[in-house]
Amino acid sequence: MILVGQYDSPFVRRVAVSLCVLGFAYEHDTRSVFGDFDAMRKVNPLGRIPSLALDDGAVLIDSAAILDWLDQEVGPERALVPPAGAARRRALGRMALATGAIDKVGAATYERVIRPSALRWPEWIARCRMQAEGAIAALAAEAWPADARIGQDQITTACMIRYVRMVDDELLAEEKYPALDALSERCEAREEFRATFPAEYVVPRNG
Ligand SMILES: N[C@@H](CCC(=O)N[C@@H](CS)C(=O)NCC(=O)O)C(=O)O
Repeated sequence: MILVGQYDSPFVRRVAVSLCVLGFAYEHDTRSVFGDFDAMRKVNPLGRIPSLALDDGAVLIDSAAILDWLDQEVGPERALVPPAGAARRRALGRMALATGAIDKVGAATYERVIRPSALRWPEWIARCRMQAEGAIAALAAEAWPADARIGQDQITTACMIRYVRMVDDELLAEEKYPALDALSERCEAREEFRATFPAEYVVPRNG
């Protein structure tokens, strides 16, 4: 299978980490969602990343759908999201906060970095950052026991933390949220995270 998208996207990275944790081999197609937009649209009509091209020719799009497929493939014992009950509800809630924070920080970043400076809307940027801050604070108030088996809530939250620290580190300054620092440190020390570490966020800049 082929994973399309670079690891500076936290959505791509959470899929890559999950593939590694679950023991799937994959090739990595690093074409850029901005620089190779036309080629990207041939893989995914939305022109977004990640996509996962399967060996039978099917192409899965959207990280949540890809992760759901991976969990189905490995079955409920090994799945990264608990199959039912309170544990599933809790994991999905945390994942919604983490992906929501990524969406909001991403929206603010596109506005700050990609949109021509004369067209930027500071109130919108402030609103998005405030929404992200709310989600991050809620995640920081959760319990993240060090001995818990790695699950999708931890993977997605750790990918969110690295992403926010690359693009808007004020939102997640070191030591502001010790529980998230500890989670990030534990996850980033793992082989699957080291293998997918994004050194920097790369987007075309305007004005
Ligand atoms: N809900 C989607 C979001 C994917 C997403 O936002 N990808 C970003 C990169 S982090 C992207 O493709 N951005 C380019 C664009 O939307 O034009 C998922 O989970 O896969």
